[in-house]
Amino acid sequence: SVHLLDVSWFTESMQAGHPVQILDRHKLQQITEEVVAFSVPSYACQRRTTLENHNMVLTDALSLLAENAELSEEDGRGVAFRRAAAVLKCLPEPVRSMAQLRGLPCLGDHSLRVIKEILETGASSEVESMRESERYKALKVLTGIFGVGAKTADRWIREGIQDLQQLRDSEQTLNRAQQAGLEHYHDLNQLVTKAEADAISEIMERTVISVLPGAQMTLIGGFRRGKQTGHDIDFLITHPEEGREEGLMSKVVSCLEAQGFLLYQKTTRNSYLESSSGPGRPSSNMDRFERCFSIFKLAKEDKRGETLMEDGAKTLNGDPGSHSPSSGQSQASGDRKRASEDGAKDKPSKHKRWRAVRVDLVVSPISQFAFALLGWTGSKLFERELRRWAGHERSMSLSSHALFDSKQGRYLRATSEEEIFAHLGLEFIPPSERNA
Ligand code: DCT
Ligand code: MG
Repeated sequence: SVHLLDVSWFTESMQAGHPVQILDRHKLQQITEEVVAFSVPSYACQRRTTLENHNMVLTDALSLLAENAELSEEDGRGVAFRRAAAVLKCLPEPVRSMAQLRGLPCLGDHSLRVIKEILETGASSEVESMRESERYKALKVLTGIFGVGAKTADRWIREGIQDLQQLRDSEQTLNRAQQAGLEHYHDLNQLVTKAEADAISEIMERTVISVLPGAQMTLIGGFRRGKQTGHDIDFLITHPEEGREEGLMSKVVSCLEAQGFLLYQKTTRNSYLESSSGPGRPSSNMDRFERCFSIFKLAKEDKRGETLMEDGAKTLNGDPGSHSPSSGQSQASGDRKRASEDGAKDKPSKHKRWRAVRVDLVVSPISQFAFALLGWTGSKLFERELRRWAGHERSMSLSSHALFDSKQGRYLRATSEEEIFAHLGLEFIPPSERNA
């Protein structure tokens, strides 16, 4: 008699056509229940994905493959791995056997191979060797500098630069963002906590209301989805009266600068215009808002809960120390300087009473607010899938500004996220379930 304890042995034997003699009816029932295949809809925006992930080992491995593909500018492969990881993220329990995955969408051969190896051995040799590869490590370190993307990192690596010290020792010219990124490297690579997000929210809220009473500010990005940490903090600002938000960004930024809160900022202007023929194909979905990328100087709290900032945070012209706030000019060549001039300022210091935090601000007119809110809440994959659903399944074009119905040849208005999901023919998914 064979005692059945091992589910994968059972399913593999079945798949291989080996005769399996079942002697224990109760056990059989348990086993057949356990190998019941999962079933999920194919677009991430049709699924509820909370932060509770029962397949972290698998999704971490696939996310790493996705990241490596993105860093190598193979975006198609990157998306494929992101989609595979997202499918596993929404499963109600840990995957125990390959048989359970049959019929699931978005799992290509490569992803299945990786999953199988992890289920069998506990790890993926491909992922482990990639994690240890010099190229991956160098890409990670260099793109960890704010303002440095995959292209720049790749160019530097080809020129023999693998780490920060080699970058500083080199003759590379850095733009203003990269200079700030190098200077605050350590801080910007520490995760931002919810408590820090709340502290900055308070400062932002006060500032926004002081420059425009009645203006409204919303925490967006990962923190709106309920995450407890993030790589930055994202805010969306609007005013209930259309048009009152015009010029708001520069006032908010000046006010923050006057209080010494900004270590760096770069503002881009809103260039969005509707046309009767519908939205043209934008070069990017992200660049048409009045938007500010900034590095915020957040005072650390001491043990008594008092706010500490050793220098300059309350002076009118900002921090007089080494971290001069930027003046908001564009990245002109005059802003460029050598990497070596930045020295080693990113080193963590016990005595430093503040930390640098990446903060993104977006200003939207109230007529576009629901689209902006939906578009900036994420996750990135959820957004991508919403746009794919709109285009492929509904012949609509969704952006962070508007929804255009190509069949009807008109824009569909919405004042809430719920209305946009309804226009798209999708069940409403709340932010906390958009963690695909
Ligand atoms: N976004 C997007 N497509 C991009 C970049 C961003 O749709 N290429 C949207 C979705 C999330 C939001 O903007 C904010 O972006 P991030 O801050 O990069 O993402 P996040 O989910 O907030 O992640 P983190 O918690 O790490 O900041
Ligand atoms: Mg974010």
